[in-house]
Amino acid sequence: MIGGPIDQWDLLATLDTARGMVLTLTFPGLGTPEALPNQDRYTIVLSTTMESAGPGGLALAGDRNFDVRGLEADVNGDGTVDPLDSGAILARFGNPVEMNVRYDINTDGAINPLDSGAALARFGNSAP
Ligand SMILES: [Ca+2]
Ligand SMILES: [Ca+2]
Repeated sequence: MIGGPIDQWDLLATLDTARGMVLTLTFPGLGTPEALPNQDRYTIVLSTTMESAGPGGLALAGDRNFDVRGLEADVNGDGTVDPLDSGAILARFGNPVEMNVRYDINTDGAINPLDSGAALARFGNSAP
């Protein structure tokens, strides 16, 4: 997987217009969990043939490349798992997951010491 394109059959794109043109990408072809492998960076390239919504939609202009980093427990998004991440998780213990989903590292529906422990176990992991 690292260093190569994702096969088109591994990707599922879903457009949710009820939520304001939200495009969700999932990867059912990658196995379980349906997620991009950890500790890597991915570039999503939108086609030049995409158009804006509405009558007479305009061709998509500007930067069409989006970088996405896959790094479990990197809650502050700086590319490294370190004490800053576990501290951010600690500061949210007991907070509702719905508004803080990135801090629920083990995805059990609660933000608690298990999540800071999961971050601790990943200290030193990084992604480009
Ligand atoms: Ca981090
Ligand atoms: Ca949790």
